[in-house]
Amino acid sequence: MSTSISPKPISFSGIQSSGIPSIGNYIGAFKPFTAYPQTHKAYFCVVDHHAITVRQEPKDLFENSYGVAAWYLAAGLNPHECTLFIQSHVKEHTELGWILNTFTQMGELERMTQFKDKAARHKENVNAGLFGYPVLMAADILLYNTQEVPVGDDQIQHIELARNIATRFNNIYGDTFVMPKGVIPKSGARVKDLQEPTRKMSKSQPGPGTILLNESPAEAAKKIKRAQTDSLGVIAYDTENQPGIANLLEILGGLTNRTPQAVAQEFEGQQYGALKGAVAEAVVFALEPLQAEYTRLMSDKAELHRILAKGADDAREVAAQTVRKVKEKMGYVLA
Ligand code: ATP
Ligand code: LTN
Repeated sequence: MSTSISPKPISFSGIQSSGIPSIGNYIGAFKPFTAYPQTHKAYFCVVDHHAITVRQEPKDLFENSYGVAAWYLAAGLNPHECTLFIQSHVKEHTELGWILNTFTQMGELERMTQFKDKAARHKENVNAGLFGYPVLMAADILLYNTQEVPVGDDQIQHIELARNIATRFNNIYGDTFVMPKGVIPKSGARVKDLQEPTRKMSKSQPGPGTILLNESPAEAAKKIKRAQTDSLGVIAYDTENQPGIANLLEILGGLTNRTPQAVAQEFEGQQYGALKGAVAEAVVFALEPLQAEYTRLMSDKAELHRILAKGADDAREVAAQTVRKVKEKMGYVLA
């Protein structure tokens, strides 16, 4: 019998440094990410090139890029057990992104929901980078021979596109890219706005329906207590007819590692106030230690920078090999 240990599967995910992350990002991304290093060779990226597809103040982009790195760590990632880096520190991302543009059809990009949403919200700046955003994301993923991409469910469409691009390339040049698949958390894959529970909670649309990770826990608890519900008076997981209650169940499930259905069962027959109280308590319980750790990490940017530079060095080694292989197959003269 063979005793060889199979290598860990590879995972990759990214978060844009386009603002202060929300509890949606925490529940749908940062928190589930922390399980990955135990079972995967895990890459986590601060995708600053993606963030600039919407105009950013230079000082905000700078702070938020360190900030997203600090939230990854504060959520519980150990930099010795995974590769944490800033996208723009590994130039192969933009290089492969350029190449993959030529394997992507305009029609495919026109169908992307995130593009349509953002183009509608930023009518004054519907730039080519926003349009090509998913191609750069495909490059992020394909550079590392990624098998699994943990994300919130809004990103599944982009991952499907990455698979199509990879398949097209492989069909022409032979087996080159590994086929990635998206993985969404069992609870909180799409946390909704607390005031408009039919739309995604978004860090780029702050307001009374959004809880950002740097908000005071007391203020966050107030927002939960004021969350929109309905007049049915029944606690059940019904996203269609009770989107506000379903969202609270998702949030509590995400924070306590349970499915929303299991949480609904626990609260069956109780008042909405009881559910809101429990959600508020869970949010405060999560935010307090997270914020303390974030503040500590951000007070030593030199140390953060060292962690990110080491991550970029590790990532670059793999990324450079992939780009070299791609260029060789296509007939580029290598440098
Ligand atoms: P923006 O709001 O600026 O468009 P975003 O928060 O959607 O940005 P990212 O910061 O890149 O975009 O998202 C990082 C991760 O968080 C992705 O995996 C995304 O699917 C997940 N995510 C974002 N919003 C939510 C949400 N409301 N619920 C669950 N997961 C989310
Ligand atoms: N598009 C994602 C962020 C992102 C990403 C990635 C996620 C960029 N590159 C690679 C997973 C893998 C977003 O908007 N949430």
